[in-house]
Amino acid sequence: MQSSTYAIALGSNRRGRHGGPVAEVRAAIAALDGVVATSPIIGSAPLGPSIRRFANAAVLLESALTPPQMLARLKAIERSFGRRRGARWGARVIDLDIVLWSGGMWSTAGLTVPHIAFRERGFVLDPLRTIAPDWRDPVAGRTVRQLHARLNKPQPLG
Ligand code: PH2
Ligand code: MG
Ligand code: MG
Repeated sequence: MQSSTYAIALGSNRRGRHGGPVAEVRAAIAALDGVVATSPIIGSAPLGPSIRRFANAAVLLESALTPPQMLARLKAIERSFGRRRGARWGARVIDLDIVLWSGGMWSTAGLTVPHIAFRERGFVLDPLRTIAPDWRDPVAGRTVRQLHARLNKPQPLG
């Protein structure tokens, strides 16, 4: 496949062999091939049942992999970092999610791109906005900058 760009979200809220969550996110960025932009690593309050705070970041990758191939690669890195299959949204050493792909939309069993929930997640949009503010979500038709602004302002109901 022709080279395409991926926006990948990274998250950790558990120590691993590299150290604490920030070290795990750094190590995961280093493990990824084709990184062309890296956001700052931010701290974020856990969304969901986990108690520990997260370190989150986003990167842009240039890659010739298809989305399913990219997903397999991300899962292999997660496994190599010691991530175990466990309770949904449990504490994790590293989580690597495909958020956006320059090819647009992809939907097969087990993989939906854009990521179904990224528009509502500050811990994804905050870092992503620093590296890809003008990337337009092909589903909502809004840029990352616009999605971020919407998330951070009260929505009128009527
Ligand atoms: N990831 C989750 C669930 N909750 N909360 C924060 N702050 N950061 C995350 O990366 C995160 C989360 C599931 O992937
Ligand atoms: Mg996730
Ligand atoms: Mg994930």
